[in-house]
Amino acid sequence: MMGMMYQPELETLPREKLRALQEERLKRLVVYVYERVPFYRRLLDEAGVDPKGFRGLEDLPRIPFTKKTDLRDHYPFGLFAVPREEVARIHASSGTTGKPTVVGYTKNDLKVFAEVVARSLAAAGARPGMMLHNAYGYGLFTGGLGLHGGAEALGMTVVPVSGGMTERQVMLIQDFRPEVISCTPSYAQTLAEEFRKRGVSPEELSLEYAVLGAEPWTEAIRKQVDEGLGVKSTNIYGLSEIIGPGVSNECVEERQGSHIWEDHFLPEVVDPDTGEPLPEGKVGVLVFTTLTKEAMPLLRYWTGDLTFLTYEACTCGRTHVRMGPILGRTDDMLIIRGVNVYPTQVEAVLLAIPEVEPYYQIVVRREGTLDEAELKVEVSEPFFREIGREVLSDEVVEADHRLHALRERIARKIKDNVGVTLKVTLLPPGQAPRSEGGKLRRVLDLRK
Ligand code: ADP
Ligand code: K
Ligand code: ZN
Repeated sequence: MMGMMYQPELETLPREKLRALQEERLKRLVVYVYERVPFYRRLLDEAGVDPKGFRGLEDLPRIPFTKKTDLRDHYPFGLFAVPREEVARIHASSGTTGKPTVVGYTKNDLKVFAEVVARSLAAAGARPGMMLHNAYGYGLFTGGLGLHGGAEALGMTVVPVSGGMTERQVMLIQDFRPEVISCTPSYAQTLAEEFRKRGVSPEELSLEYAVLGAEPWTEAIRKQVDEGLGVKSTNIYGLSEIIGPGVSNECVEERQGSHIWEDHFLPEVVDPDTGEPLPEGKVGVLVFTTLTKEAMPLLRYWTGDLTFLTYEACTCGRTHVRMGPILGRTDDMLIIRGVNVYPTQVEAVLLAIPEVEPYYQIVVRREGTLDEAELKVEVSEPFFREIGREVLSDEVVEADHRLHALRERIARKIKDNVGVTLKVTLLPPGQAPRSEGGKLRRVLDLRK
C-alpha cells in the first residue's frame, strides 16, 4: 500500500527531471553566492571556477568543500547572503570551540524547512489531524522548532513539550493520546522504560509512529522502542548548517534508508582522505550543497557524517535517493543525548577556571538507555595544596565545601556553555591521562 505524501509530484519526480531541476538550481546558486558572499567569491576565484561558465553537476567536484571551521571563521553572520534585516530566524548548534555555529533563515527558507519536515513526518506515517508529541528541545537547537513548523504545515495538532521532565511527558502522553512522537532515540527508550515501570503496556498507549533522530542509533534500539511504545519508528536526519532535521527521513513502508529531499539538498559521498566522490553504496563522508537556501546557502558542506547512498527504486514510490544510517564521524564530535559536544568546547570552559588545569578526560557510557558522561579533570597544584588532602574521593569532595563548590561550578559552566550535563570528577594534579607520544585519547566513548 502506498502511504500519503506531502508533496507527491516532487517526491516522485522521475530521476531525469529531478536531475534537470538540480542542474538548473545549482547553476543559479553558484552565481548567487559568488555575487553575495565574499567568502565564496574568493573560494571560487581561487579554485578557478567561473560562475558564468559553470556547467552544473559535472563541474561540482571542482568546487572545494566548505567546513565547520569556515562557519567559525565567519562567526556570527559572515556567511549570510542576505542583509540581516531579511533574516527571519537564527538557530545555532555546537561549534568546535566555545562559539556556536550560527545559521540563518529567510521567510522562504523557513517555508522550505516546514515543507521538508512535513514530507518527513508524512513519510514516517503521520497524517493531517494526528497529534504530535514533540519532545525535541526548543530553543537555538533546530530540533524543537523544526519539527514544530513541519507538523503545523502538515496539519497536525502539535504539543510543544520540549525535552526533559519525564514524569510530565508520561502523563501528557496518557492524557492527550497523541498518535506520533518525535524525540531522540535514547529519549524514546527512556520513555518506553518509564511506561514499563508503571505497568502501562504498549497496547494501552495511543502512539503509532515515532520520528527519531539527532544522534546515531541502531536496529537494536529500533526494536526496543517499537516494542516498548507500540510504534513504528523511522529515522529523521539533518543538521543545522543545511537546514535542521528533515534533510532526510525513512519511509515507514520500507524503513531501509532515509530519503534525502534532493530537490533542496544535493548529496554526495566522498572519500574521507582524498575528497574524491565515491560511487553508490560506498561508505564515505556525506557532503551537501543547499540548492534553494537564501539566507545561508552552502556549497559542498562537509558534514563529517559517514554513510552511503543508494539510488535503488523504493517501493514507497518516492524517487529521492536514500542514505544509510550514520556509521560514524570523521571528527571528534560527540553526541550526548542528541547534543553535539566537542572536547575543545569543554576545554575552553576549563581554561577559564583557575582552580583546574586543562588536563581532562571525557568518558561516555550508556547507563540503561541514557548516555552518561563523566568529566575527569585535574585541580591545580596551588589549589590542591590549599585544600591539603591526599585524595579527592567522592566522600572527600562531599565533605569539603570548597571542593564541592568547585565541582558544582564546573558542572554549571559546562551546562551553560556546552548545553550538556556532565558528572564532574576532580583528580589530584598529574592524574589525568597524558599523551605518551601518540594522540592523546581525551575522549573514551564506551557506548559501542
Ligand atoms: P540536529 O538538530 O539535527 O541534531 P545539529 O546541527 O545539532 O542538528 O547536529 C547535526 C549532527 O547530528 C549531524 O551532523 C549528525 O552527526 C547528528 N545527527 C542528526 N540526525 C542524526 C541521525 N538521524 N542519525 C545519526 N546522527 C544524526
Ligand atoms: K545533534
Ligand atoms: Zn521509500
